[in-house]
Amino acid sequence: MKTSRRTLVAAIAAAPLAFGLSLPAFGQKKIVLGFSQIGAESEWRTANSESIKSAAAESGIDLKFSDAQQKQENQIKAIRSFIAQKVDVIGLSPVVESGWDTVLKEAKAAKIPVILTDRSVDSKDTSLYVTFMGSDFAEEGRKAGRWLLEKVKGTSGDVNVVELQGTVGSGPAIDRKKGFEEIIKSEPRIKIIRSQTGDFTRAKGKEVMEAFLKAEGKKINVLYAHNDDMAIGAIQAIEEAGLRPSKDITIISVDAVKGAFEAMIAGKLDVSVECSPLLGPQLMAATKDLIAGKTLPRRIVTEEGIFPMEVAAKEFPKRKY
Ligand code: GZL
Repeated sequence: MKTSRRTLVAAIAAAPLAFGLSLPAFGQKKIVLGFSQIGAESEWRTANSESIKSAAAESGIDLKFSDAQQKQENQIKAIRSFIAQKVDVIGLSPVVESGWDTVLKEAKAAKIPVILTDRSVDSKDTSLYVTFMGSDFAEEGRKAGRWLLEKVKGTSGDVNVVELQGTVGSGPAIDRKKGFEEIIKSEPRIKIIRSQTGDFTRAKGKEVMEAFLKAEGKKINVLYAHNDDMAIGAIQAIEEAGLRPSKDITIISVDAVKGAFEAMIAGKLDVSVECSPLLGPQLMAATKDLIAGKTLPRRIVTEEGIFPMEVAAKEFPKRKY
């Protein structure tokens, strides 16, 4: 049987849809999104990159993805490359809050809208980006603080905290510290006796916790880590020092990635405050809305929970990252 040319073209056009991929209307140009990602420093970041890549494929958006290995200068280079390629929209997860005005002004001059995801910038000129979608990091810090207040209620004695901060100058590190301190100041027994950056990585978290243990030893009652990867590194240091994570040192963390659930189920982590990396679908929807001429809200906040050790086993099978 002879297949007409028209039938053949229709079949080819329909094929991607059979795999759940959407194509622009026949003949319509694909939207091109340039995305500057921070790096691959943590489980959270890996899940975030996966969410963005899979959502772009499902949305039929042509994604140009750049990994900056946690260096701001590489992100700035990537943005300049996107401008030179004349992409339709630029997505940016800024490694630190400051130092973006010059390159964002170049994007504005090239009439390319910028969407901030995950972290924000401290630019005073808010016309330099269209929207910021991501978590409320200060609220995550407050949730961690409230959990600790509850934990120490009805006890007596010092509550000495060591803190593993995220990347210096990053939104999550600044605000998770601020939110935590805002809450714990109501209980004078809770004191942060050491605080240093572990740069959101397991290796650095372990290294800094080793130094904390050497300096403070059994004086440490609590570890507050700005992400699960540093907490997991610190757990290794605590065990190598002959101490028992959770029993000798209460451990509070943020992200609620798979590794955190595994540590809670093993009885080595007390609680993880959720920070969802699954921003891909929201980013693609916002990109399409922008191209369709719709106005985006200036701030899109991700709704999140908190997972104490007691619920980890029940919740783990439902987790998506
Ligand atoms: C938070 C994100 C942070 C995570 C870390 O939105 O920027 O960076 O908490 C990640 O795990 O490295």
